[in-house]
Amino acid sequence: MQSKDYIELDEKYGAHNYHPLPVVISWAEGVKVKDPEGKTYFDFLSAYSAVNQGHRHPKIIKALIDQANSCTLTSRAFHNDRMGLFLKKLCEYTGYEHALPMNTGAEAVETGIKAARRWGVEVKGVQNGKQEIICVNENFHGRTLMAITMSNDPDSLINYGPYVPGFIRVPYEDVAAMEKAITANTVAIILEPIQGEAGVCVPYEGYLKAVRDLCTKNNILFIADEVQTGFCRTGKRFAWQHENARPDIMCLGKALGGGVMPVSAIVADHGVMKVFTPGTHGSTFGGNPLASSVAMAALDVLVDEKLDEHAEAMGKIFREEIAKIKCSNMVKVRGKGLLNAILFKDGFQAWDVCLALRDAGLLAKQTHGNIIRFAPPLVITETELREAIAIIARVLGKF
Ligand code: IF1
Repeated sequence: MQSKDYIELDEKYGAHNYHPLPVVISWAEGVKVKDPEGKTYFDFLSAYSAVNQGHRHPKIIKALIDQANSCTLTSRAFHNDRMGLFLKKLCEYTGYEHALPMNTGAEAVETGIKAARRWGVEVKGVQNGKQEIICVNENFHGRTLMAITMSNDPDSLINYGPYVPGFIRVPYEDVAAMEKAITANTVAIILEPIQGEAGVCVPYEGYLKAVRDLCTKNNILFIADEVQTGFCRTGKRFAWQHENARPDIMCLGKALGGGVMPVSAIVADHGVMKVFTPGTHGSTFGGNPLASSVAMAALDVLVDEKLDEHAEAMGKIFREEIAKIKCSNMVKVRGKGLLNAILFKDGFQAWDVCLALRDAGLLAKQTHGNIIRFAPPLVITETELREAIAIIARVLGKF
């Protein structure tokens, strides 16, 4: 079978809830992927930052195979001999007292919101059913009903009502509006430290710290959705560390699974995590031995290969070199670490650039029509990065 046959199958049997770039990937290693015809591409999406450690990192694949040969799933009805070790490693890596494992990013967000609502009643003293949570415009927190309720993207929301009550949305980067939205029933503020889907929007310096202080002053939990920005992507372990704005709850996912399987979690200190009691939250697959082993290896790779420092250094080169490119439709390049985007003029069809990049051997995806996100695996070497930049320069030169 050829690429066009696989695409036809997706079209015929799949729900049409995506509009993918017409390319089929059948092999991957490190920063490269191949299609069934044997053409090689740089992967500059990294499965939306779920492949920070590179495709099929040997240490992660070894952990997967070794664990698959002993025990894969127990449920939480019994203990297993992997989960505790994984949670210990995750707590030490993040600097929090407790972790609660789930599977997908959206579930981590749900878990964080549930924790905050319950904390609001049991610790802060808000009446159950009255809890309010503040979110920001242009956020992306996943596809569950609660997550889309927070969204103001018409496509995400279309005809899915009724939505979940208890959310108030304020403009991004507007601390005054946030402060105004706070009531006695506010239990949490949730945001992405850098907005991914919105087009890699890096807030002004001091914003995260101001939100952190606002939360502290008003006895409100600060929830950081680090599903996309976490695990070294932005040049630090977590993006809140750029401003030392430590959240009360961090929602984690994507790269925690090392590009191999879905693994997510929230982390928090005892004062928050103590609200969970037996039977009040859970997941069949959360904390399973296979996921725990894979996630431990995924964390080890981030530390052993110093991927935070490396992403920081490579990101500097990327933005510097891209800014030099002569392209009359390009407005600017922005980002942190290896989470970057090129912004084009309003109305410009970035999709056409993505097709041209594909033909030139580099895969990236546009967002909002005129923005392209560039987020290679963090294991990319400087030589590979410069090779990829040359491809981007060559293609952008034609637009
Ligand atoms: C899709 C976007 C990225 C996330 C943040 C939670 C989740 C995500 C900050 C949910 C997921 C994914 C979802 C994926 C595309 C991708 C995405 F373009 F849609 F917005 F990365 F930028 N919080 N983001 O970014 O995690 O449940 O998916 O594991 O196709 O919907 P999930």
